[in-house]
Amino acid sequence: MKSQLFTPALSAMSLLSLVSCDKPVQEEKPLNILYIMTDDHTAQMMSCYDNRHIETPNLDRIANDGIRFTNSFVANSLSGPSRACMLTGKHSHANGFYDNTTCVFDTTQLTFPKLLRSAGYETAVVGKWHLESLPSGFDFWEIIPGQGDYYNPAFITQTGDRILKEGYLTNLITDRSLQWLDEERDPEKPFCLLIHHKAIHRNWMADTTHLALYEDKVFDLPENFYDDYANRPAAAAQEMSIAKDMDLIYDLKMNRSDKDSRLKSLYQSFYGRMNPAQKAAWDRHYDPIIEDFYKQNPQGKDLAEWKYQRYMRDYAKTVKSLDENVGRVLDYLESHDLLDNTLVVYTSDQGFYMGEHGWFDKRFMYEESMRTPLVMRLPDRFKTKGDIPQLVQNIDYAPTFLGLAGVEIPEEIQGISLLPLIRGEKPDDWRKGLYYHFYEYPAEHMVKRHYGVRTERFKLIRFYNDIEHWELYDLASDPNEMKNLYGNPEYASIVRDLKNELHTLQKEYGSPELTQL
Ligand code: SGN
Ligand code: CA
Repeated sequence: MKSQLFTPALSAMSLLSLVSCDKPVQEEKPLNILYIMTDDHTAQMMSCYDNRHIETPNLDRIANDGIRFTNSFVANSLSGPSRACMLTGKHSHANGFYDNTTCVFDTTQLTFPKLLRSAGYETAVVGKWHLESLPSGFDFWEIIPGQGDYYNPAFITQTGDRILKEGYLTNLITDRSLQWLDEERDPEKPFCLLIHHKAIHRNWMADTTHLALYEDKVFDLPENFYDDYANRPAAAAQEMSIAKDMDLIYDLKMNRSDKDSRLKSLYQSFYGRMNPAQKAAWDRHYDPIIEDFYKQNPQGKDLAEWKYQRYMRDYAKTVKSLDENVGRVLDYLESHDLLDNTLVVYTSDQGFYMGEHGWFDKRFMYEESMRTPLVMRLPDRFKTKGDIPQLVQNIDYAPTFLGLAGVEIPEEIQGISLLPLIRGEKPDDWRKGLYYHFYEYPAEHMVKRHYGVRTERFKLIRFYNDIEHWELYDLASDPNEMKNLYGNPEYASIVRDLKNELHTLQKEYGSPELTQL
């Protein structure tokens, strides 16, 4: 399955030098890779996947001109781990980066940027990195420290300096990326540029220019907003509920001097970064909402639904500037004749809950957070368009990019190149199950450790550590994963098959855990 499509990246040039001048040879130029990864951007908030809530015309441009993966997933729904899976093409236990809180990325291991660079590509990353150690394998990098700041953020430069920039982070990351593309890269070489946004990460602080958007919109409540978590003790134990855990001041900006909350000081430190003009625009927008909120003083379900609406609005505004900035990048490629020769990828480090099960955040192997959006605009030589339904995972990106560049895919890579799908093929032997493993517990949001397998129709999950609990979902009849069927005798043979599949995947990936059969 690890097929190669093209001759190694730069061999086209050496080939050309062997042929005589009177016989022109149409050699294919090496392809560029432009990878845009956002943070916590979920498919429910991207109109090419789901048009219930908002419009994202620039992201839709990528999908409409290219392909949309309709079954795209991560291996471990958390930022650092997802980034490590993406860079190495390996599951967390194999790349060593299990969680955001205890791990440092081992930069001596193989990553696709390192391999592309040795093959003659110019490689660069701008924006969120979140792997504790500094980037390696890049000709150019400029990253934000940790989670970074939306307003007037710090960047760490390649010389090790910390510099402050004035402005809104999503714009600044795009500015720096375009500057590298336009002025700094070697135009003789193919490039691989990774643009990693902080947006739309918590606490969803929009650009002042977008604050007025969506204020009149009333978002539909998900049908399982008031989930009772029956027969799902790990789901009941989480701390990511909009009603219980979402902070009125930090998350929803209801800051007033006579009010307090658990995360008030964190909010104040973010607000404190703004310059006077930004603060004035911010206050002009939020002050009347704050006054009205404390006057109305909603309680119970009214409060939960008020919080949901505010959350949706702030998230949607933050997506808006992201969408516009993706548009700037597409326009740049188009006006510089680069679109035809560049693979443009848009994805996120994982999905997110927009009120489903009553939640925000991610982590669980349930659909909204195990999924991640994945759309691609293909170079001209590929004619494929539309939807790709096969099961794909973020460990597949590394072998895909290597395959696209004609670089040999090392044996240790666990993902599968998506090139056959990109070429429009329908391989019979495509994977039938995806392995997932979440480790960060005990930790913020208190999502218990779990692993499992997802097939086209079913999902089997084992929660472990301070709990021993299995769940089974039939995604065809219960897409919202409300009905745990584990233990139901009618599904005994399905559980047996799924445990076999899980065992096989764990063995294939060299996982230290092996499900008992
Ligand atoms: C921060 C957030 C969490 C979030 C993690 C991980 N808390 O700690 O809500 O789950 O990041 O997110 S906050 O109070 O600092 O906003 S991740 O996408 O980076 O993995
Ligand atoms: Ca994230």
